[in-house]
Amino acid sequence: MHTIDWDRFLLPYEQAVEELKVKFRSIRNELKRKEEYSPIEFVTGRLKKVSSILDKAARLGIPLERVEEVPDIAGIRIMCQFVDDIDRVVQLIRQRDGRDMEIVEERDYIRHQKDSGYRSYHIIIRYPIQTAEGEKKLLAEIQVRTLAMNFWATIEHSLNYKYKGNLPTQVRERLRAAAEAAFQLDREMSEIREEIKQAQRLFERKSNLVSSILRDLEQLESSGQVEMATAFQERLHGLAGDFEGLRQLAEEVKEWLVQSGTGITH
Ligand code: 0O2
Ligand code: 0O2
Repeated sequence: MHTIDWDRFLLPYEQAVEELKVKFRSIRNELKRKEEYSPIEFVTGRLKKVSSILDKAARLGIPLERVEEVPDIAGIRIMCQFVDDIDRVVQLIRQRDGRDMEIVEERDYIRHQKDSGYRSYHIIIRYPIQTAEGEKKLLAEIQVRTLAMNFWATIEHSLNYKYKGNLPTQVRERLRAAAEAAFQLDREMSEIREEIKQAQRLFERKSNLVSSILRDLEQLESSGQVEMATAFQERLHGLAGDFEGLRQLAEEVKEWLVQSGTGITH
């Protein structure tokens, strides 16, 4: 009988999940810092449970000696706000094909929704991991979906788990209706997308301005100009998110820093 030391077997997969989470979260953080819209809302990752790996291997007809052929032992999920963002994320992943990952397969369950009502874009990748024993290439699955698709899939998954895959007809029908509602929600949201994006950009710009002012005030304070820093701080509190006021204050603080020769500005 083929036995597997699962802790040891899963170690590089755990590393793959951690690395991929960092990589996709960094894309989001970089775009946010540049005040650009990010098609990635948030990223989660998980290692498949051993019992689920065994079930899936049996379902796919994969013998235990080749259990590494199960494609989603390492799984990453990328959530997007809008359906259009999914294509942008898929493009981002394709740009990395042949660089830090190889695309093995793509499955478009958005244009080809499953009978259950499930929608998501799946990409199976082969991902190299550097281990103490050298490089290992592992399969990992990336699922890209909107928040509405994720909400539906999460509920459906837990109901399926509860009913062990045998959903009563009535529940199944209701889930199909809920999938249709999620689809309509995505459509509605896409229509007001431009408005939402503008509001979010303004919020990012405001929060970057406030951070920059606070950094400059810290510099003022540490150079001994406590009174001036306090006066600016009071003005900042009075502004309550007024964008023009914040912009002006940021300029004045910078000018003061330069004129008083208080060193580096940002
Ligand atoms: P933030 O800024 O707190 O949102 P880790 O690797 O430890 O950071 P872990 O333990 O792997 O994260 O957890 P998981 O479940 O993979 O991912 C958690 C991340 O997803 C957290 O973000 C959550 O905030 C975010 N998340 C989960 N559900 C939702 C949701 O419904 N909406 C939003 N917007 N975010 C969600 P971070 O990275 O900790 O950052
Ligand atoms: P878990 O617990 O998420 O890891 P096939 O047999 O060809 O139809 P296969 O090989 O399972 O499908 O691959 P597919 O269809 O690309 O699905 C892989 C994963 O997508 C699943 O993993 C689920 O995470 C998700 N998924 C697919 N269909 C559905 C669905 O109808 N509902 C929900 N909620 N999720 C779905 P696992 O191994 O099933 O489960």
